[in-house]
Amino acid sequence: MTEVRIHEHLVEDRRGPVTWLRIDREDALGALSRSLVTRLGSYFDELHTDDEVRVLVLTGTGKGFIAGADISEYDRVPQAAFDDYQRLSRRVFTALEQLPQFTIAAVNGYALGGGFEVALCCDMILASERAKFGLPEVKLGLLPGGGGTQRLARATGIRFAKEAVVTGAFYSAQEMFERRVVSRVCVPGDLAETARTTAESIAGNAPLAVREAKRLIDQGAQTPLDVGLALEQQTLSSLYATRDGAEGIAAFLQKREPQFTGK
Ligand code: CO8
Repeated sequence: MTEVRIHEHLVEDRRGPVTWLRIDREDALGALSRSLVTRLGSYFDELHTDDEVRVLVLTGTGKGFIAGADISEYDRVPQAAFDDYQRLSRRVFTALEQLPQFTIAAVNGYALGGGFEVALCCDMILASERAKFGLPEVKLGLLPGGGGTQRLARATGIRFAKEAVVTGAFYSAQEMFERRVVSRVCVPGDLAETARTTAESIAGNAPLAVREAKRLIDQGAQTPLDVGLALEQQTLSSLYATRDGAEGIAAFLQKREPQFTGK
């Protein structure tokens, strides 16, 4: 375990092919200052081309995952500065969503506003029983600006998204599980271990196959079925031609563990 502080409020821990990124701002429940969002953006840009990392686990500290934008930075700032923060958040959240690596949000506590939006940009959400999810921006006279109105509606259907956005209510991990936003709910002490075993099992599979599966499913959600099916065929065919495709089949037949190289 080698933790490296890459920002005042961000700690990276590289464990072989799995990288953990922890928001370390317990006193403000992980609130996203402009400086923190900017560093997340440069981090995601660097990670995009890092083939060593196969799975990213994003988590928080204490009772906060991310309690949204840092509200203290937005008291009567000029309109241009406010708009600029929104643009920055949108770009950074989309960069997270578009990472080629598989991403897991291990939600330990409050995931509110921008924090819920960050989780919605991850491929999988695991949650502690203590987690709380919500988009409370209407209580500030605002709206979600990091994709909340769009990604929650796509994840849960428009009726629940409208309810969540117009009430600003907080929802339990169990309710988010029932709405298929959260994949697994854990007792608080088990969250890190569940995230670790999940991440390692994904990282142990053929890297190209995992990447292509993520890309295909994301792309397929935005294309007609026949186009998605054609893409699936093409991608499978090209995976069969890779060294890892041959290795996976050979290892099965020889009753041994495959040695995948990502080629
Ligand atoms: N920004 C800055 N500081 C925060 C935030 C935040 N989002 N959330 C909590 N904190 C701080 C508190 O001010 C407090 O600091 P201090 O100890 O110095 O007073 C500390 O964290 C602990 O918080 P509480 O004492 O409030 O803890 P509680 O357990 O009583 O309550 C809550 C926890 C319910 C999570 C409560 O803190 C809360 O409601 N937080 C705000 C949540 C929220 O509204 N988030 C959405 C923000 S808006 C957004 O994300 C979308 C972007 C919109 C544009 C940007 C403009 C703001």
